[in-house]
Amino acid sequence: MTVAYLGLGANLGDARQTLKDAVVCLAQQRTITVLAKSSLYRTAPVDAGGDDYFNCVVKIETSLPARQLLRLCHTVEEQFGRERPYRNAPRTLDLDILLYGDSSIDDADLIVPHPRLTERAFVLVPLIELDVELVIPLRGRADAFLGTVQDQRIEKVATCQCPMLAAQRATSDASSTASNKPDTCR
Ligand code: A4P
Ligand code: MG
Repeated sequence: MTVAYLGLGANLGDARQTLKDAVVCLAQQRTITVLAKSSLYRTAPVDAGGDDYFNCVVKIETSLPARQLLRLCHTVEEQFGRERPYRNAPRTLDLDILLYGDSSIDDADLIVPHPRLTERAFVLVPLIELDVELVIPLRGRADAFLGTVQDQRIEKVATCQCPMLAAQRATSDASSTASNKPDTCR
């Protein structure tokens, strides 16, 4: 069994709902156990156009070798209607392997750790939410790179509309606290 981290992103269709459904889809795979899920984040497109993205990261345990995990990611993307008209095109669902154990892979169709992992707030912030002391193979602690992505807009969004959370948000809005205040309910 290997612990891996998958990055999920979407900015086409009902992206927010798609990410929730995709996490359920991953959890239903026989070969995957979802150990933890980050909050959902709304993020500005990086090196890309289109609408804001929704992004999150899941920590999984899997019996699949890395290449088969990539194949499964592509299958799930296809189930959610992924199309690739051009590089970084808006997408219904993107699933990237961010980390696969402490493996370092550099093949034509699979690079792990994901090559742009440390340049993207939409990956770093949810990763560090899941493991504040995370170490990226060959690159060191993930939080050391946060300073380099601080200009990229990212905001945590509530994934739940329950009355308790709505009341909490109303209170925190009234006292104008920081927008990234953690939600207690997901
Ligand atoms: N590939 C190689 N390594 C991996 C890996 N570790 N995980 C290959 C997944 N795939 C990997 O992937 C292109 C090729 O990368 C595949 O053939 C696969 O074999 P793709 O899914 O078609 O496209 P992609 O994921 O968009 O490509 P890439 O190069 O990973 O793009 P990035 O760098 O991840 O950028 N802005 C915001 N706010 N949120 C986003 O989610 N995403 C991108 C995509 C740009 N800007 C964004 C977001
Ligand atoms: Mg991808």
